[in-house]
Order: sequence, then C-alpha cells, then structure tokens
Amino acid sequence: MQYQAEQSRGLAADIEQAAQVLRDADYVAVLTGAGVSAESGIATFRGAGGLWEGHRIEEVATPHAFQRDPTLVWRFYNQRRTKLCAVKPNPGHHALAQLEEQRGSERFALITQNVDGLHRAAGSRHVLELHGSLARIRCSGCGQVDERPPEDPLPDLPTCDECRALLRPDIVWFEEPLPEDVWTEAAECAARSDVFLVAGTSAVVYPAARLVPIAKSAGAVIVEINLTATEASQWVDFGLYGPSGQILPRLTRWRAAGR
Ligand code: BV8
Ligand code: ZN
Repeated sequence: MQYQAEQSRGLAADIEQAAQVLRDADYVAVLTGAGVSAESGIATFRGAGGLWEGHRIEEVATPHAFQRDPTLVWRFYNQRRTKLCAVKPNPGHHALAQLEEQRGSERFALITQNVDGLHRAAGSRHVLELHGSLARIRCSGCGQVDERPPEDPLPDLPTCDECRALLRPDIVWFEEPLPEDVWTEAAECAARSDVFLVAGTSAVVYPAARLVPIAKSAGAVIVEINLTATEASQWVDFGLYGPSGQILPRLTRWRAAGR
C-alpha cells in the first residue's frame, strides 16, 4: 500500500502543478481520442488486440472496404450508431465542456479524433471533429451531407433522396484525407496553445498525432492524460496516468487555497 500511496501522492502533486499551469494559460488546446469515451462504455480501437468490435480495420474503415462490401461496412457503422443511443458523456467530457465555459471559446479549442459526438452532448461548443461523426451521413454521389442522429435507424444500403447514389458515413476512413478546413484550424489552435492537453489517445494515427509536436515546437506545455505512456509521451511535460473520467475533473476543477 505504501508504494500505492506514494504513487497517488505523486499523481496528486502532478495534477496540482499541471492545474496551476492550466489556470495561468492564455490559450488551451485539447486533443482527445477513444480513451476519453472508454468510461462511457465505448470500445477503444487498439484495446482489443487490433480487432475493433470483432473486425479488422481494413475490412470496415477504408474506402476499399466500402467498395468491396458496403453492406458489411454499413452493418458495422449502424451497430456503432445503435450503441451510441445507450451511452452518455462521462465526467471527463463534462470537465472539458466546463473548461471551455470557464475560459471562453476564444481561449480554448477542443480537437477530437472521436466520432461519437459525446463532447457536443456534454455541452462542448467549439469542437473540431478531425475524423467526422457517426451522426452525419454523406452522399457518395452528389456529396450532400445530412445530420442523421444515431436514433434514426438507417437501412443496410441507404441511398440519396436527390441522386439515388449510395450514402456513406460522414467519417474519415483510413487512407482518406482529413477535411482541409478542420485540419488547418486544428493545427493553428495547437500552434497557438501555451498548454496542450492530450487525453485518451495512443497517438499512432496521423496526421492527428502530429498536433502534439506542433504544439510542443510552438512552446506549449504538454499534459498527457492516459492509462499508460503512449507515442506522444516523448513530448510530454506532465504525465497524469489514470482514468481520464477521474483525472480531467480534478485537473480542471483544482483551485489554489483562497482562489
Ligand atoms: C491520411 C474514423 C493521407 C473511423 C479514424 C497508407 C496509406 C495512406 C495513409 C496511411 C498509410 N499508412 C499509414 C497511413 C496514415 C494513416 C495512419 O495514421 N494509420 C495508422 C493506423 C498508422 N492515417 C490515415 O489514413 C489518415 N489519412 O493519412 O490521408 C492522404 C492525404 C491526401 C490524399 C489521400 C490520402 C486518416 C486517419 C483517420 C482514420 N479514421 N476514425 C471510425 O472511427 O470509424 S481513426 C481512429 O483511430 C479513430 O478516430 C480513433 O480515435 C483514432 C485514433 O485512435 P485512438 O483514439 O488513439 O484510440 P486507441 O484505441 O488507439 O487508443 C486509446 C487510448 O486511450 C490508449 O492510449 C489507451 O491507453 C487510452 N485509454 C483507454 N481507456 C482510457 C484511456 N485513457 C484514459 N482514460 C481511460 N479510461
Ligand atoms: Zn446524392
């Protein structure tokens, strides 16, 4: 227990120090990944030994997969949309929404790799969704994008009302470019941050993972919140290791005595 106590005393002191740096920051940017939704019950990508809800990524999350077997891909995405109906934001999502509330969205940016919409559901407003959203679909013919909340069931092969072409999830698959405007804004926010939080991501997917060195080389203090060290850890100043649903509320709510 002694070591455990020491470890938690170390963590408490690290959270306190990081929270002070965060409170004094001019501009804060945050990059989140699947780990911040884990405590809401959503499977992460690499937790299951490379299988994702029983599928290999190449089978369900690339343009070729969609060309090869659109029914399989839609079954996979409809299954994830259905799961979203039963999950809700956890204290980590709420902590980041409150941080934006406290700081104002002109001094804060939330950049997420997640497609589950839980940051918006928790009240975050300035959210840059690098990889799209399960709540939107896009026509593979005319490009029309529509909100289709996960509560709206979609058939196995939904088609466009305008041009009859096959609809696809408005998601960035592997080997597809990120939306230019979203990526550009995310890189600008990282480059102007003086504190950059990186939470719940293994930092293996590019170009999202590049936001950490972009922030670092612009002089930001990097704070990692994760269960373990990651590919981003080489740039980290404060490593806060534990569940993000417990650490983020402590990090954003901490107040020095008398303040
Ligand atoms: C691009 C949508 C170029 C899908 C996603 C060959 C050809 C082309 C490109 C490539 C190539 N080889 C490699 C690449 C680049 C590729 C890439 O990076 N591959 C990786 C796998 C090596 N990138 C791309 O393809 C990107 N596009 O490069 O285009 C281009 C340019 C011009 C023209 C044409 C092409 C597109 C990448 C986007 C892919 N789409 N999502 C969907 O969701 O359905 S990415 C997918 O991975 C999710 O968005 C996910 O968020 C993201 C990253 O994963 P993480 O979020 O980090 O999740 P992971 O499970 O890995 O980790 C979870 C972490 O949480 C862990 O660290 C764990 O410890 C922690 N954790 C768990 N529980 C908790 C916790 N932490 C705290 N608390 C907890 N409770
Ligand atoms: Zn269309």
